[in-house]
Amino acid sequence: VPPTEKKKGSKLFALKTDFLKNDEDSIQKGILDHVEYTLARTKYNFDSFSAYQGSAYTVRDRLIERWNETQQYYTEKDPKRVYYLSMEFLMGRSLQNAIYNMGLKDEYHSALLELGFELEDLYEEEKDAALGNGGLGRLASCFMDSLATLKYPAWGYGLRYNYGMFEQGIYDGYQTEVPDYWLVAGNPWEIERLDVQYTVRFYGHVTERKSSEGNKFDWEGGELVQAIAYDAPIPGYATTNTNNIRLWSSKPHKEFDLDAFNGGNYLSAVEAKQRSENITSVLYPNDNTYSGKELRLKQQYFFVAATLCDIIRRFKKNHSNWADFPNKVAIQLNDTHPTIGIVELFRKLIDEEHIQWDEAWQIVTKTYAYTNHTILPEALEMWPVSLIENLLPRHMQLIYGINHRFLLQVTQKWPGDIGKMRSLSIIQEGDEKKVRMAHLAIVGSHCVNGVAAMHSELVRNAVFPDFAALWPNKFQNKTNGVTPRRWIQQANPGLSSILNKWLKTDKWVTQLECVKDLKQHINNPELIEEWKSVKQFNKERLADFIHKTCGIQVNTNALFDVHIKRIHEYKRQLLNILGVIYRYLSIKKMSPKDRANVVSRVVVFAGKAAPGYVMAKRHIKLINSVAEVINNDKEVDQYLKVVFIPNYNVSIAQVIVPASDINQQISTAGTEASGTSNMKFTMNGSLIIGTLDGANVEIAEEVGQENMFIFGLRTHEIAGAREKMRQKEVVIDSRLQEVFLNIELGTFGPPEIFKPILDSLMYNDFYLTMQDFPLYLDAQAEVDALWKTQDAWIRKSIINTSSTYFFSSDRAMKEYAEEIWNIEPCEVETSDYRRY
Ligand code: 73E
Repeated sequence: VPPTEKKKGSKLFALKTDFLKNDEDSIQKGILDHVEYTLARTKYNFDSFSAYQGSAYTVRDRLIERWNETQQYYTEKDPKRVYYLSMEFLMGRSLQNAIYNMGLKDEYHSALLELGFELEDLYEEEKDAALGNGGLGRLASCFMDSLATLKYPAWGYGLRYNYGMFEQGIYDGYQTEVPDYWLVAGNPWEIERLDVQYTVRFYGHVTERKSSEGNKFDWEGGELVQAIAYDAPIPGYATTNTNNIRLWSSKPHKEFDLDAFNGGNYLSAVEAKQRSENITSVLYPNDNTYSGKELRLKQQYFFVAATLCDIIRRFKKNHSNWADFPNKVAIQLNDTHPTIGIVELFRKLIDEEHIQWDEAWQIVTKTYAYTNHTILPEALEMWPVSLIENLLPRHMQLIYGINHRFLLQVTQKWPGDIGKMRSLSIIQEGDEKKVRMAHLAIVGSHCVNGVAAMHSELVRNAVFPDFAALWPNKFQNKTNGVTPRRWIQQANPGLSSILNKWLKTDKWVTQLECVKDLKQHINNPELIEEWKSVKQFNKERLADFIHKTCGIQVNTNALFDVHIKRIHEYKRQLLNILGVIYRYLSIKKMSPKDRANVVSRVVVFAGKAAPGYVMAKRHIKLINSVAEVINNDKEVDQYLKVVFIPNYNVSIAQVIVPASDINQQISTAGTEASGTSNMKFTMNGSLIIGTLDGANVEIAEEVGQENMFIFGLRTHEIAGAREKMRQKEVVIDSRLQEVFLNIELGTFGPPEIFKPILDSLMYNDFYLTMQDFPLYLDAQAEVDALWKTQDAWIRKSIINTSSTYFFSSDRAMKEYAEEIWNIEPCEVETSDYRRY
């Protein structure tokens, strides 16, 4: 080595520990540099949005350092990694999260103050990243936060949609949808990786070639599309470990169809190219429903094809023996959406790596695990065979082969039982043959899990009992969780201070089991006073937000009753609004003396309906029409307000959840797989009024039913109740009849608008709203009664918060890591992560 080279190397080595500094001056200089050199604006005069951007870029710089260090460390140590494959990541905002997780809140706060900005105001400048519909997408993001915090070597993979979840407007009470082109102002949180690109094929044909080691299959022709990687660094809390979410964006492939060009069809050739960019254009806005569109299947395949190229490339850097693959790689399927990835890995092993069928299948099933999130029949994915045959001809051949061998196993277990074959088959026979993606996912995975204890029971015993009989050890439960960083520490600073003070530590941020110690102080009047005032502060913050967004003034001494989630018949926002109507009619009829005993309420709704879900949109209209009448009725002014907050998203949830006194989790028993907002509310000391459904059951076990308002039909009673309804044996509660009558008489606007809603109840009340109605009113009466004894209420609120350890996504991720993935933490060896 020539001396000059040596010298160069040593300088590089010295620079290796030369990280960005986190003192105020360094942060300020970073912000000003980015305003000037990244945004190309003058650093002597810039607005809040530029200040946000400049700050975001300085945070990004620090994230990149940690990201590089972490990934280099993982490469060196080569631990087994987990890849979380999800078509949705509902990330929300990133600035506050990154600053808190890196432990730089105070530094950024004072650095910005001297530049003339409040850090907290800058958070508001950021647009939410809404690449998801609801619970399933937000769960993926909470899991990513916990994986990084627990130092697990994990990557998320997903799609970089140009249009995220639509923006909801409310006009004349109706939902409108505006496309969410969230990247207009740029996205400081992503790193474009033009050096990471893969080619993905669609359509084409399969040719069989004779060869000495058996026949080979070549998938050729068709259309080629490029996948480009975009990375979002995910900082763990109080650690250098920084994981990654890699999102794929589709771009035209460079290969150009010369025939079309020479034929003088230049413009149409360009158009054909442009179409490939459509693949990652838009997030499908359906929660809990399957839409059998070809473009959606294209998204799914594009996603897994690029992802597997990437995973395999990384594996091959260190390994040449394919038998090691499942020892180094675990892949988790977030619902069936990425299930075609099972077939894609199998295809690569067989057609590209020339591994024998049985060995290849072993590798596949040891690698994959599948999480089921819903048992609603309308959400189960079943792609027509004809569609797959056309789009992915080789995959369809392999699915038939996989199914053939699987059915041999079925006949071994149940010889001659055609019924079992038919019900278990991956292919559903009929006029149109279909591929049951859930069956494919179960057959191709070593583990299948549900997302709450009750849901996992239903998955095992009600939905897939024959699979469970065939493979009893494959089925597990992994109750969902949410991250206390975002949902307590960031969303509720007042509560965080209380926890820090009374627990004498902030360890709860990563060890939520600490919060149980709060129970010792349950009767301490000082704690009760502090608890009240924090709730009051949060309610005032929400009241300001409501005033700003809806123009409605609400009384912050009222009970805040909150129902926020996707609008869906099974979630029964209808039950809530019918109850509100009853409450309104009751107040109207009361004497002034009786009114003095009425508990004032602010009923808050928020949530989006899928654009094509006509009934759900009608429910939104009903809620808004009822709100309009009630909010303009002077007589009930002090007692009742109804608010529909438009465009519900993660950042709005962060304002609503800490301000709620009760929250509604009132799905028909057996329909909500888990629910996750129930966990966020409980952490924030809001009491649940709810059915024994999903994770509510486990929350009741931890918190105690006496500290919640549980009502309604149980899961095992649902079938009987439906039968009763079909037999027309249901007697409609007289209070509900009065509500119906008022809707029909036009109290809330032209009755014909709401006729389809009432008809749906009268002719087929599938979600049993009418049978649960009286029980719901009773539960609401209990709420009112308890509210009148404020100290008793506050104690229950404290008990709720202090019983939430189990619902931390840290607990969930530990369970997945130990019981499904078999991975271990891999802590980056480094100096203090804050690096002064
Ligand atoms: O109960 C929730 C659950 O808490 C469930 O409805 C939701 O997943 C949450 C997280 O486990 C869910 N979303 C979907 N299926 N289940 C879904 C289905 C198709 C498209 C988009 C989302």
